[in-house]
Amino acid sequence: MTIQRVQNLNEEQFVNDFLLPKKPVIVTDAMKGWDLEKFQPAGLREQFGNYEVQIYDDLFDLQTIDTLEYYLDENFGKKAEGHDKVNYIRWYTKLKDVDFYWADEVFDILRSSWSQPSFLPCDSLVIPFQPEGQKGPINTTRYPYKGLFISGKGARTRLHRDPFNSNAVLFQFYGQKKMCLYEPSQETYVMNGGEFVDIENPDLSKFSDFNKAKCNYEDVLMPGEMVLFPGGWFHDVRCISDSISITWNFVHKVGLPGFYSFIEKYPNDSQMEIVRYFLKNKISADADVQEIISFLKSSFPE
Ligand SMILES: O=C(O)CCC(=O)C(=O)O
Ligand SMILES: [Fe+2]
Repeated sequence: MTIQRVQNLNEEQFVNDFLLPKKPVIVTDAMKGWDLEKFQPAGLREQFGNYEVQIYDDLFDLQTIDTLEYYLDENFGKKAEGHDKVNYIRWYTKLKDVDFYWADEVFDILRSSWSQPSFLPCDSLVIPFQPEGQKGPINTTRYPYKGLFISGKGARTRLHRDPFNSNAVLFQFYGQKKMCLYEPSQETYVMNGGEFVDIENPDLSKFSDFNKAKCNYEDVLMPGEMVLFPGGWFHDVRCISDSISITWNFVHKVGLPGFYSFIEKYPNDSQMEIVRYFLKNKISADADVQEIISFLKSSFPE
């Protein structure tokens, strides 16, 4: 099945019809008025070609650090078909207290080239926690953390679900991405002990029930479109051409019950580091899950 495509959405419809029921959606007019040129390969190369970037494999393992220019020369404009092992730039704004090649400066420079679509909630985001005085449209603030995704044809993000039951939105500037989505209840078919099946090459000795799994939605994200991957949904994304996108993750207050149960179930998940980072100054650095929950319950009473 393909994903429902909508336009002229308002925030209430977005929250009630998609976020709350966890229903994937593609919004075809989400990038109206954005300066798309700035996000084309030539535009990015001109402005940021000499910046160092993190280059990953098809899950989230860091392979190397090199310049954006180097990556584009190696991976863009290649004709090869079935070009299987194409690495991927996932360039995030700061989400942990470590020195890294974060994208904050890049997003600062690009902030006037795009804007927050009016249907996307801004004040009611829980994670990243938005301190008073630092709330604002997503293109102008550090909240939520954002990623600029740059990938040559054939690059892939293998099946995964996003951290701590967060929702993700993905905006496509350039190229096309083929997406397969599996609903959260298929966890037992597509996961085994924290590992995700490779849907294109499943190891049936590890994922013995994978033949019961069913891709609920399959679609291609086109330039100018945004997709919502609701929290808990598994998604696999294959770049069927060279591609440039931005993405960010958030927990909205309607997703708090799901967030609480997820972090109670996986208190030692490595991604809890991001939650703690974005609650810094509100909770102690080593706060346990119960402290996180009680802080959020007092900030967002039911
Ligand atoms: O675009 C991709 O390669 C993956 C996107 C994704 O997983 C996300 O936005 O959560
Ligand atoms: Fe994701």
